[in-house]
Amino acid sequence: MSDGNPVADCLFCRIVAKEIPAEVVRETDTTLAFRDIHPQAPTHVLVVPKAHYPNAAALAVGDPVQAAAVLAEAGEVAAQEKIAESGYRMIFNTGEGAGQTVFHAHVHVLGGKGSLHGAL
Ligand code: DGP
Repeated sequence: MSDGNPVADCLFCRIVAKEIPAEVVRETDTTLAFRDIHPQAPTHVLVVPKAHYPNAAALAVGDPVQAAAVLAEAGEVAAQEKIAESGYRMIFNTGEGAGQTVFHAHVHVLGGKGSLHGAL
């Protein structure tokens, strides 16, 4: 069971701690938003809770207030990046089988030309 405490070998905990650089686009007391290193769309930003939970569902159970803050920040990122009006996608890969590679909760915020009509 996760308790939100930082995990030493977690990549996103290290980005949150500013031990590893990232292109930060927004920051609040409880969340950090930064550009994905391998963008899959013209705008591709990750929003993470500062607390460590392995995935979005675990975050919602362990800290529902922070889960809501992540969603609200995704909306703020979309507005700031000017993709809110054209529409954007929020994606939470959950589990290795779904392509999750970093086991610290994060939402992908994807938008811009050609990015809105994926398989789902
Ligand atoms: P996921 O596959 O849902 O676990 O997404 C993890 C994302 O993290 C993936 O799209 C690539 C991104 N990523 C991996 N390493 C780094 C990094 O060091 N910096 C940044 N900014 N993004 C990273």
